[in-house]
Amino acid sequence: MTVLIPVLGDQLSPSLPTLTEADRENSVILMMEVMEEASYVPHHPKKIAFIFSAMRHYAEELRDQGWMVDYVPLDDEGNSGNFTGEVKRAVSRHQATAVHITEASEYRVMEMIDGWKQAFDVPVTIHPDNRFICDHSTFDKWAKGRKTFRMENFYRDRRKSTGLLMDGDEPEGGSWNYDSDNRKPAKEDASMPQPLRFEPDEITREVLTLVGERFSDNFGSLDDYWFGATRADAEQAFDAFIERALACFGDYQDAMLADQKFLFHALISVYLNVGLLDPLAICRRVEDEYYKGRAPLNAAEGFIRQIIGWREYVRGIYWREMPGYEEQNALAADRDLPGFYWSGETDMACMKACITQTRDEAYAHHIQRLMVTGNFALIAGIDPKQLHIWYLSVYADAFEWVELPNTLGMSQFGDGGLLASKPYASSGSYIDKMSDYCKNCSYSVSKKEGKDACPFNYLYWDFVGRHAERFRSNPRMAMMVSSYGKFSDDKKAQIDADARRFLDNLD
Ligand code: FAD
Ligand code: DLZ
Ligand code: SF4
Repeated sequence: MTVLIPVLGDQLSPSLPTLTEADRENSVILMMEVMEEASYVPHHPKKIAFIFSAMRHYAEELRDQGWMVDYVPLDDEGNSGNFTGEVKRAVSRHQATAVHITEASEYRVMEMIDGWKQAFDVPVTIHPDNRFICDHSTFDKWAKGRKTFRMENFYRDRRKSTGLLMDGDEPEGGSWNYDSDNRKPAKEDASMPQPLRFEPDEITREVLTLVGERFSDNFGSLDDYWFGATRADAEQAFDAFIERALACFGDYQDAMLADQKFLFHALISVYLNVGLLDPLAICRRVEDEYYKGRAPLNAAEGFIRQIIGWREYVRGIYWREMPGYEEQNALAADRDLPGFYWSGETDMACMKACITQTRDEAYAHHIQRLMVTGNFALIAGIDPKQLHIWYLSVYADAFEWVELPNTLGMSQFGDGGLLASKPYASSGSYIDKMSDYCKNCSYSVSKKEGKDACPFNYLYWDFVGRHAERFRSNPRMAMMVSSYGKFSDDKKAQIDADARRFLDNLD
């Protein structure tokens, strides 16, 4: 009797139920590099390299622990190119009598796995993924009966259920959320932390060669690769964040600087999303830093909120709304994604900085994604599905369960406000306040109209005007709609003319 245990590229955790419940003597772990996964969107080469390298290292670790691992590399002769084909081949190769797999994180792959029950002659058991703090039924119970969801309510429940930063039944420090303390602009400073860089070992070098040969046409550079590949690397990267950046994480969470791509961010989403870090364990560690007086409350609470709040919340919404969530387009935005998202060739200094950084690092922090590239797409009326494909492709941490609700829901208001209470639209003044991009831009952020004016300024008002009816009754937008309503006809015509001129010449 042999049980086949497929482990997918984002399931690289020792706590997987399929492993903890397995009989090691009679199990074969199957790991597969397959072209379908590597090409369902044009992934950034650094993302593919990171996943393949982490998978290959994980397979080595399992072998060292005595597991029998069958690893199918991308260039294996006979590789069928997809999960179903590889599991089928492996069932036959090992004469497996059963397949046990942990549920996939994405709907697309889960549908595929559901089909295995019919496709194979052996029983297929799907185990729940226990690596999240809120399981599907807990989220559904929370969501039941609510017309719109709000992260803050969900987050408070998670604080109570985990006990993180709780003082009995009350939140530590008296408030649940210290976000209002977390909006400071940053100043360039030589002592700013830099990411912990991991020199590629032999396994990673082999992967870099493979990816360089096979995916060189994809957007993104493979140069200067610095991601870690193992659990130990991920823990070291997290330690570095705790030591160098956590104390300032809160204060500068929304800041952007042209010459500092990483600021005080944790740079851990890549590791968390493939299972090399455990979300609850890292939150406990951050809580401990607060109690030991080594991190202020706004930093510790801000970090914990991102993990047990936002990360779990978007996962819950993804699974509740799929399938079909990716088709939602409440604002009927239908403009094609401009070509400069794939080249960085634009005169808008903020967009150029965020896109070229994305090309080079497969990383941009939250405010760059939300308030620069996302904000631009929102106010320019870009088709959210095309934007979703872009975000899913270009970031090393992008998996649909976390990327889609962030892009379509939070950033583009494509779900009509199910996830977010307001559209994250802003004029150039927000970007100017939170960054130094505008200093070196060929547009003037202080100008509101005309060819030299910052496009975010007139596109913002064009957006408010276009959607005035929808947002008039939104408490967080009503003031802006009312301001737009008071503009003279001449001013409105100027906004319209500037927006049309700019949008008609986007590429
Ligand atoms: P930090 O800023 O240091 O935050 C710490 C951790 O909190 C992150 O590692 C992440 O795990 C979690 N986190 C923070 N914000 C969010 C959020 N909104 N949703 C979920 N988790 C969050 N995150 C992804 O992991 N994958 C994605 O594909 C992704 N796509 C995004 C697309 C858009 C349009 C936007 C606006 C945000 C997206 N995010 C995504 C959320 C966020 O931008 C990244 O998690 C973060 O930038 C990762 O960098 P970091 O590890 O340095 O994060
Ligand atoms: C993202 C990705 C890529 C690029 N390649 C693979 C792969 O070859 N093999 C694999 O097991 N996983 C890969 N992944 C991650 C999967 O797409 C991810 O595990 C599923 O999307 C989960 O639903
Ligand atoms: Fe971006 Fe406008 Fe500032 Fe230029 S002026 S960097 S386009 S916000």
